[in-house]
Amino acid sequence: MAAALTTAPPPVVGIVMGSRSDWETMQHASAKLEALGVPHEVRVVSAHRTPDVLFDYAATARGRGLRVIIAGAGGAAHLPGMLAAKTSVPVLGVPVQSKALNGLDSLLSIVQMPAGIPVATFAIGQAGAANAALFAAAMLADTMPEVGASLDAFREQQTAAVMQNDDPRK
Ligand code: RP5
Repeated sequence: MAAALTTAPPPVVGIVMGSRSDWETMQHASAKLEALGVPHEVRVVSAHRTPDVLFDYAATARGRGLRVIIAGAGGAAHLPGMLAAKTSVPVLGVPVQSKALNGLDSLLSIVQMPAGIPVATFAIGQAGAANAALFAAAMLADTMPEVGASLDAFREQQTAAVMQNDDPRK
């Protein structure tokens, strides 16, 4: 019997970051999506060093099937805002904790968008990356019920883990 050919489902979430150095933070978004069974891709796309790649990524995002973009950047963090300016695919911005200003620069760069071009902005660092992934999963749950079920299961496990260890002295 011939082995069945399996092809990976096309990504519905794009995780992009301004530099490879952002992966330490953004891997937490990828890990959460992986755990929830959300097909996603991961790319380095820099607003400053590869602006043409950014424009192309944004221009092709919806046509390639992406329904959410999670964009992480640090410092003068223009990546999420510029992507949002060039595509109507919802952009979730993750401020990466910068060395110089601890990520406050990243946060303000991402959150202070002018009216008309929204970026949903998350917490600085690992928590923001993880929550952006959970938020993306919630956005997808209406049309991807298996993702909604995974999200429900994750929350139940999280609640149970807290309740089973509710004495901090132990
Ligand atoms: C930003 O500059 C990146 O998002 C990164 O957080 C920061 C520093 O980049 P590297 O100098 O580490 O490549 O564009």
